This record gives sequence, C-alpha cells and structure tokens, in this order.
Amino acid sequence: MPFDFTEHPHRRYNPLLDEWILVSPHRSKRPWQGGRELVASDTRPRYDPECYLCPGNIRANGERNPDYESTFVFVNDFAAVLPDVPRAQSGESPLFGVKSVRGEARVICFSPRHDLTLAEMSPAEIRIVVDLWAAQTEELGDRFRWVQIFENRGEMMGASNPHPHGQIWSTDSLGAVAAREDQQQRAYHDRHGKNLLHDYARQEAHIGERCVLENENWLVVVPFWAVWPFETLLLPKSPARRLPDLDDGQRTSLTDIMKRLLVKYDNLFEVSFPYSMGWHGAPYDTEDIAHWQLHAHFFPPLLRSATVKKFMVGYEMLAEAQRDITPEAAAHRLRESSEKHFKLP
Ligand code: H2U
Ligand code: ZN
Repeated sequence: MPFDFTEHPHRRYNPLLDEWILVSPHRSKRPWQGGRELVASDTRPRYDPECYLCPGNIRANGERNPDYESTFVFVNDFAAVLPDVPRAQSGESPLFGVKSVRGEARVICFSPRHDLTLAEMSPAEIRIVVDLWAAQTEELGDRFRWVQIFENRGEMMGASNPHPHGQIWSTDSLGAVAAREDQQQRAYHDRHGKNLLHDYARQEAHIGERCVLENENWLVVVPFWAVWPFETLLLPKSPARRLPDLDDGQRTSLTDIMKRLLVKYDNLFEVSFPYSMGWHGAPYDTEDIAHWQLHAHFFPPLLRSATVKKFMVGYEMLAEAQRDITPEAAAHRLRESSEKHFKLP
C-alpha cells in the first residue's frame, strides 16, 4: 500500500521553528460530543459608553481617550513590560536562569467604531492601520531589538474588549519564538545562500494546493506545517525585511489581501472569526538581516464550526502538536470561502 498524505498518519517539519507536527488525516471524521463555545451575539453599538477604548471615554486608569477619528495609540495601562527595570542576572546554578527585560507595551485602536472588526473595515481604513503598524515599528525599533505587533481577536482568544484593537510589545530581547525563527532563517541562509521564506513562497506558489490567496506582491498559504486548523502565513513575494520597508504599492496590495483573507475567515463559519495574528519583521539589533523575510502569522482556534475549537492538550502538551484536517484540505476550504462578507446584504 503506497503512502497517502490524505489518509496516513505522518509528521511534518516546520523549518521556521525546527519542530515537527503530527498529522492524522484519517481522524478528521471522529464524532464530537465535547465542549462547544458560545457564539456571542454580535450586536455591538457604534459607540459604547462603557468601553475603555471608545473615543472620549475614560480608561481603567482614569485617563480620557481623545475624540480620535481613525486610529489611536497609547501606552498600555497594564503593561507587561516596562522601560526602566534594574539589571538582573542568573546566579551560579544553571537551574534558576533569569534575565531582566526592558520594554514598552502599547495598545492600538484600529477604528473609533466600536462595532467594527478589521474584516469589516474598508480598505482605506485598513491601509491606515498598515501605515500605523509600519510607523510604530520604525519608531520603536530605534529603542528596542524586537517589536511585536499582534492582535487577539475575539473572546475565545482572550481579547479583553470587543472594540477593534491590537497591541505592540517591544523588548530589548527576542522572545523565544522570534529567536528560533531568527536562528532558523540564518542557518538556512548560511547553508543555501538564499532566503528561507522567499524560497518557500516561490515553491508554494508553484505547487498551489496550499495557497489561499495571491496578488501582485503577497501570498497567503496554509503552511505545510500548520498546527492550527485554519492557520495561515502571509508572505511577501519579493524580499522585504520589515513593515517600514514596504513601498506604497506593497502596502496597498497588503491591505487588499488582508481584507480578502479576513472576510474569507469570517465567512467560513459565518461568525466573526477569532484569531491571534502578528507580524514578524527582522530584529533591530543588527544590520545583518539578509536572512529575514517579513511575514504575518494568523492562528485561529476554530476547528469544525463556530462553536468547536481545537484544544492544545494531552499529546500536544506532552509530545508534539497534532492536527486532523490536513493543511491542503484547510486551504481548499478557505479558497472556496466567499470574498463577500456574510453580514453584507
Ligand atoms: P487584549 O484585548 O488583547 O487583552 O488587549 C487589550 C489591552 O488593553 C490589555 O493589554 C489594555 C489591557 O491591559 N487596557 C488598557 O491599557 N487600558 C484600559 O483602560 C483597558 C485595557
Ligand atoms: Zn469601544
């Protein structure tokens, strides 16, 4: 019997993280009698007087938001990292490692409208967010080695507030995932003289079966090594190191492809699709960044409906990540998903 990717359990390699994942395609038909998430009825007002992020409102720490008309950035009132921290260093024992971390955490409101999401915002409004992400990266990159832009969307992903917003945590050290991606891209570049994700995007575009969307400058794939059921990777088609490097045309086509991807996500289960997404641009600690390719990860937790999500438990916590539905099947479903938002008449 020949090996069949769509039938037989196998492991796939993630070259960005130097990790393996278990794929069990035969298992995707198993019945589900476990937990279902509640679909929160999405009847948010345009303005919520109780919201900490709406224009003109008072935040949890007593400060008043300006009457902003497009986007608004402020230093997180409950920041996970702080700019002034005394130095700490590990002692003699290798078993109690510690390092101090210096950083700054910001919150970024994508829109004054409490009832929108990025998926429902217009391309012109999304473009303003893209430009803001780039400007923030540039500014914070002057002071910190790593600028982590991210968005937790939806209650299921732990978002503390439904107002459209994201965060930026900048730190003087690379987080573990960032450090691993840096190391892996560097090793590939040293060995092959080429850029890992640039090579990967070219090969995926050629193969096609994991591609979800493509335009002039960008490609969206469900990566060969995806862990989350509908995980995607957004890749530039030509070399790009960081968001601020993108020219006007690249930003316009980025806006276009993000909008299309987010609408497809919402349409998949006709729900405002929860996810964590974020950007990985080259670190700012060195000029030696030819190995880096800018990219964004989208990690949505939903598995088979608006109410059944994937759990990262048991085997995943103890051995390695596992998935049932194949990345190819997920990409197929996302390709089929409409580009007209289900809420539109
Ligand atoms: P999340 O929804 O991803 O948790 O992001 C919201 C952030 O906003 C969260 O980190 C901050 C929280 O600390 N926040 C403020 O800084 N001020 C507020 O008044 C409310 C929330
Ligand atoms: Zn609000």
